[in-house]
Amino acid sequence: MVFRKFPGVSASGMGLRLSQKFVFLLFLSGLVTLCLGALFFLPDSARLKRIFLSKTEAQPVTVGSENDAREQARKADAAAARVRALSRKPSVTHEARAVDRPPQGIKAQDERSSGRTRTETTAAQNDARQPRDTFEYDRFKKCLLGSPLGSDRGKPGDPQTLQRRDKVKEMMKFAWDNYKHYAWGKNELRPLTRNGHIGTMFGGLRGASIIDSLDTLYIMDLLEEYEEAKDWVENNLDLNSNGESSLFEVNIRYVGGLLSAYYLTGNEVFKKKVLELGEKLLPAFNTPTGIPRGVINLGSWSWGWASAGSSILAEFGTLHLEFVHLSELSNNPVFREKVMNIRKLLNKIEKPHGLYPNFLSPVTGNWVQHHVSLGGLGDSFYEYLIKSYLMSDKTDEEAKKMYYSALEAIEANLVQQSPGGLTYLAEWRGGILDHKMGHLACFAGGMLGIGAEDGAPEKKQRYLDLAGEITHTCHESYTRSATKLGPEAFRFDAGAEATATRLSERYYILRPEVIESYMYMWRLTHDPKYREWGWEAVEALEKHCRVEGGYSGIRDVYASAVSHDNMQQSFFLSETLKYLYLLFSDDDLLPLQDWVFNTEAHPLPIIHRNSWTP
Ligand code: DMJ
Repeated sequence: MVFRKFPGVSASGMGLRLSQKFVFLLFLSGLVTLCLGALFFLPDSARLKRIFLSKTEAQPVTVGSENDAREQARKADAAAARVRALSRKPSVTHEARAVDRPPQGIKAQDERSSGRTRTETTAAQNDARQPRDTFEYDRFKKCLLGSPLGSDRGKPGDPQTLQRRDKVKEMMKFAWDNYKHYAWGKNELRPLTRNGHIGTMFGGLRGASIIDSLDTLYIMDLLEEYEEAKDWVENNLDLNSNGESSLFEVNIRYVGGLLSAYYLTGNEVFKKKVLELGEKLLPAFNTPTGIPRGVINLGSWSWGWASAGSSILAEFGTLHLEFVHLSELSNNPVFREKVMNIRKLLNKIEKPHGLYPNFLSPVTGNWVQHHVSLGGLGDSFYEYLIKSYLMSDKTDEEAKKMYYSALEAIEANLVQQSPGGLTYLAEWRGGILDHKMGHLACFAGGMLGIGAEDGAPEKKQRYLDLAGEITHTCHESYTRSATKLGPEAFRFDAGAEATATRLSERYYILRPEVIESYMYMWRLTHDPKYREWGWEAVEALEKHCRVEGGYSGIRDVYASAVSHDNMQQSFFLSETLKYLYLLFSDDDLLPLQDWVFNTEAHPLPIIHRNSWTP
């Protein structure tokens, strides 16, 4: 048709016959399909997206990305991914969480191009029926078995422990003051270049370090700083921001942080904000299976969800605690229904050897590949099973059953002993073991510990012992380095015993998991070694991670002349320092019979059902 527009020139005059035109058109449409298809190979997680976004895309919102540990990890992982792609041998690293992209469903593309989502977004917003404000804060407070802050804010009797706790408080104040000074309102602080970092994980949301710090500041009695944070939430936290954010990260940091702040302080501003945010997350669940997509756009102008792809176990499996509390606070069942639906699907689907693989298609509801790990991609799914049971005041029998059956499968398939006698949790790839453990997997010491008591009678002691053994192994990964900080992943093969064997796995980005396990094990056993190990970590952090402008991760834990990554992660404020502070406090500060910590260490109250509801 186009050719006819040129007077005197016919199609045949251009030298193309009908069959050639057809072939040409076929080629063109194939090319367009290929380009569009490539879009859908983008992973469905903001964590994954970081890896694949080009520098030019990431740069406008990323300050000084060259020194960023995440950026380093991204590069290393991207390179590793290329090598793996060549050797066709899949493997996953942690923070980067998705170098192994599973194949993406074609149906997801159909769904995206069908234009269904805008209607679904509106439907979901309507679904979040107007909250009926029936939650009574005073009544809730009376139902707690103890005061959240204990009799004297958990002040320890013994002078050395008190001194250590004061030191941790000083660290928090130092980290906060520097964030305030150089990066206020941004997501994280870059302590070397002394500026702010926004990143891509939270879309247009800002102030991640502020939200993550609220409860830590409050429990540490840093009340002036807490007030600054609260005022920022009240006046500056904008929830209508455009941009793709990770549902998981927004949930654990923003929803978790705001929920905790509300339950601890009773300030209505946190409740209002968190319910508003919760409603904005609902469109992510509009998939054929109800398994949420990993990425969502909170902006009202745009699609409810963003890219398509597989959903990650540790992402869609780490919503339960927060969503149950959103329903409690709003008296709106929709949040609970969404997470119960995830659970229903997980219960129905067949599990290889009783294990839960890390990738699931939100379109078909099938596993996409058989990689199982208690490190990145899988970790907090297991944590949320036992914590759902505990948070329900031990009434959620289904969560209990799922947790202990998963644990049986983990014991049978993943728990290993090294030649040197260290117990570790290997990763499983379709039946083949990868003898490595990620720093992220070190949370499992604490998880096994808090779950021990409710195990089968003959298993209780075994689980507590296993918790101690895993925590010991993770401590070994620290003591075997020059800095006394642990690497991102450590291995038990080719003669290695709890040490990193790859350059790309030697970094430490201020992660909390090892200290988290010390804290739980201290509470459960009161063995003084856990406080000693925590103190070793404080000394190492002070020596190697503290710089003039805050705290920074390091690139190689085995090098005594450290190289800093220029990033003070928000989880350092919400988790690492909070767990250290709790480790040196009496047990009545946030007592475990009243509180469970979400995976970002934000305390959420146990729902003492008989007394809580009016
Ligand atoms: C935190 O954001 C959370 O603990 C999450 O579950 C995984 N890792 C980081 C800290 O390492």
